[in-house]
Amino acid sequence: MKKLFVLLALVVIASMSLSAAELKGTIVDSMCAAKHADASEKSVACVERCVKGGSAPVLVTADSKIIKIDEASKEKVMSHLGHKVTITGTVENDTVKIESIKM
Ligand SMILES: [Cu+2]
Repeated sequence: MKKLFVLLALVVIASMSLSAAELKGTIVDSMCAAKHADASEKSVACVERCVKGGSAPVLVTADSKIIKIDEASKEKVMSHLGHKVTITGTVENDTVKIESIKM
């Protein structure tokens, strides 16, 4: 039983470690999230409205994972609200620190 806990702890630590990554997905707001993954005109308008209303911008990946945007990187996604993007950056836990973002 004890061995199992040690193993689980190691897995958790490994999954939390830093990794540079390329992420493909759509910038959406944390409230509507995957609802806007289609990047349609209506979605873009809603994401912009929701983010202005105080909802945090997040990335929803192709496999529907929600990745949060690092506080210091938020400005970089502001011109891409509702857009499909490719982000290069470092992912820690479920938050990405953006190095570059392109459509
Ligand atoms: Cu919305």
